[in-house]
Amino acid sequence: MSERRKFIKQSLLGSAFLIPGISSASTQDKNKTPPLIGEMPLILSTWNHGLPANVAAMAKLDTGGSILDAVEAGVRDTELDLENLSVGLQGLPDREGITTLDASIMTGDGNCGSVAFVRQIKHPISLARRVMENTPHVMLAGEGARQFAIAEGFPLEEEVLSPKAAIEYAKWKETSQYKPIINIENHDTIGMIGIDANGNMAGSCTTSGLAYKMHGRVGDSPIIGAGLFVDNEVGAATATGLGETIIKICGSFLIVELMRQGRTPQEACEEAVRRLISKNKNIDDIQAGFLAINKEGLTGAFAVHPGFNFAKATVKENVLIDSNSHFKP
Ligand code: SD4
Repeated sequence: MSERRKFIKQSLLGSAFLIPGISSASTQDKNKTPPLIGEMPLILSTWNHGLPANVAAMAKLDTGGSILDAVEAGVRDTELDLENLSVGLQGLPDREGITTLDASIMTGDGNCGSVAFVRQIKHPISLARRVMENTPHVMLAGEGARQFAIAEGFPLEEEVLSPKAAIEYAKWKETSQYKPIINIENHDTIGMIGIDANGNMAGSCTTSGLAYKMHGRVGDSPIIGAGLFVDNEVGAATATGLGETIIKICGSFLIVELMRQGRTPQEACEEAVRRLISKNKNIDDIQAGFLAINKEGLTGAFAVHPGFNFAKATVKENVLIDSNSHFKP
């Protein structure tokens, strides 16, 4: 196996997530060739904060929620994480000092909703779900998204930077010359994809986007097909990293379509990274990573550079895994 797995013991996991009727690997006949099928339900999400987000998602499934409820609940956890400077209202602001958020949500039957460039909303992922469920549209942006949030009863949060974000923004202003930065460290979006025990899939993606971006900039996360794509017939994919490069190759849609043509999730993620690299002369400052699940519950992950990790949860465990990367040191 090319993946280096770090086992993280999660006290909330284990018996709490054992769902009656789902057999565990240990009960399988060890003499038989294991079928080419992963364990389900299964949740994958980007970066370290994927671990607690997966716990929230699995808890939702465990209490009878749908896979859509699970991927919403999972990333809502990250949207409140004060340590995370790339998701939620505590995220780093744009170059004007204003935090603007992007989010999308999608189900395996092709339903989807998203919000972009939205301000003062604590849970943009839930607003994206309302766009999907309560409007005839897929995407609302900016002031229109905020007005829709008010109409739906979402409270507007005070527009102040978190103490951490305020310090970072002040430091950036000293040397930035007001230039948005492109930097491989500038990430931490959460993308989450999941499949339930019946093979239904859903995904979610939420971010404050690139730090110190131009005011009005929207990344890949709310763009269906770029930051997220889900199709029950094939699989699901999500992305993190420099959104402009992900949008240009329709990254998540590309991965799902490659799986439709027969690639494994791993092969599809690797091909998407290859495609992205082929479109960029210099990848030194570009990080992008992809996650994928197919309908058999097999998974894939790949990134441009080392350092991209993700969390994988089943009813038995929740583990942090370092993805492989194109970069060969
Ligand atoms: C964006 N893809 O707005 C997002 C940033 C990101 O982890 O992934 N950060 O471009």
